[in-house]
Amino acid sequence: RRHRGLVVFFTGLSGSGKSTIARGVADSLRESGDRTVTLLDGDVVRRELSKGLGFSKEDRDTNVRRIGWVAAEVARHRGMVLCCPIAPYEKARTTARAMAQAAGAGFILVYVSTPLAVCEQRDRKGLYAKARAGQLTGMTGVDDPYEEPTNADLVIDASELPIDEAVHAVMHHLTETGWV
Ligand code: GGZ
Repeated sequence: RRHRGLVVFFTGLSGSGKSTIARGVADSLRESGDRTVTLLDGDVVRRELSKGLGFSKEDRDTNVRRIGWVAAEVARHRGMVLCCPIAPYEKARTTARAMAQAAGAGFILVYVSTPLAVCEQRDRKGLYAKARAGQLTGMTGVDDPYEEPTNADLVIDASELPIDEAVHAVMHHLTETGWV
């Protein structure tokens, strides 16, 4: 098991803390192990891999499928991959899981369940304010769907845990399940 690749897939609303937690987990994995760690960060993916895609259901599904495919290919070669798209649709998440498993890798779904009200209060990019003002349509959680996972391996509400404890919770899960 130790020698199989692994995809850790974080899903949750914009501003839920997915990227921050994933970055912390990546640092922690790099410190503690001898495995390569690849972080497919949301911003970078949208710039480099999914440039030109928007936020329609079709484009989001394409984006998530690309991420899932790249993650599976890296994991096929025994890498550990962390990715953190919103991934609002259950079916696209299931496809990402299936691609990882078809590549002989493990797949762990982490639902970062920080409530919309908290994400909206933080609003680091001002997107929620724009959506409420009608200057942005199709904002996840406001006027676009987020299908809550019912099959998450781990659920973390970042409004209830400081970041280091959220990172620790993921690391603890990876230790318990024998991945690190
Ligand atoms: C949701 C949007 C939108 C809309 C722009 N809905 O907080 P952020 O800024 O950095 O994270 C969000 C990011 C979402 O891209 P993903 O690739 O993760 O989404 S998906 O998995 O659905 O493909 C947000 C910004 O892009 N953003 N417009 N309408 N988030």
